[in-house]
Amino acid sequence: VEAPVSHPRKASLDLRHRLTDGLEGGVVAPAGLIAFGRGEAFDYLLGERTCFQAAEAERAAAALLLAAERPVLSVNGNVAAICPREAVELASATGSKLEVNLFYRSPGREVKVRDALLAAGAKAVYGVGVKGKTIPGLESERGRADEAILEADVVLVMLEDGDRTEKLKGMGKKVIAVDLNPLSRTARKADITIVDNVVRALPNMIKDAKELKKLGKEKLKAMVAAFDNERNLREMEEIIRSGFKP
Ligand code: PTJ
Repeated sequence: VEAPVSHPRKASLDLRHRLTDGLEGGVVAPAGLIAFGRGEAFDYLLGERTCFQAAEAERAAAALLLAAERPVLSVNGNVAAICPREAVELASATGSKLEVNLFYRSPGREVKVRDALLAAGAKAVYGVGVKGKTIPGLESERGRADEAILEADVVLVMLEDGDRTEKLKGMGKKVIAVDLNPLSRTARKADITIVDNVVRALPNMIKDAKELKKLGKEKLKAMVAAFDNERNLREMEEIIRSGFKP
């Protein structure tokens, strides 16, 4: 489905249609539409733009992925439907693996999400058909993990709330979250929280990673150490609470 070019909300409608097409194709879970709608509300309050603070978090996150030894991007149905190419490109720009991780997991959906990533150019995708390997203490289907996430030192999680971030951190990993809700449990627990729409965050991070690639690991780590996630989150919350003024 495509909205007419003259529609004032064309970009927003086209994005919604990627979700509904994803639902029809079995990539997106029905609850993924609700999750997306919550994100839209926060994005509206942010003026549907990348704030300075979010751009800072994106740059620090790109630095952390580049400085990591075994970085992984965790992909769910919503991300596979709305920005699969960008997820694949960020993985390649940062040397990260891609792993499917679903809350509403079924063998059919795992394969569909993997195939969306393969169609977007991924060479390898982890997390399909995994048996017996789990994140300790996480009882939901999100707890099922493949070797990419289990062995990772840095994990990027996008568009999810819940207890996985805490458990990943309990395993000694650094977590980067993309979440338009600065109050979510995931946003609060992550090491770097990007309060931005994933469709803007990923392209920004790809650009950042390409620029930062020439820096050595020590400089990248210093950039990460200089980033203050608590302050960043507080400022993002203030921007939302104070109301967007065009
Ligand atoms: O594909 P599955 O089976 O893993 O299912 C995905 C669900 C629906 C379970 C997953 O999206 C989810 O956990 O949803 P939640 O718990 O509602 O959390 C989603 C978070 O992402 C909310 O805080 C939203 O505000 C935020 N969000 C939604 N859309 C976007 C977003 N953040 C950034 N960009 C968006 N486009």
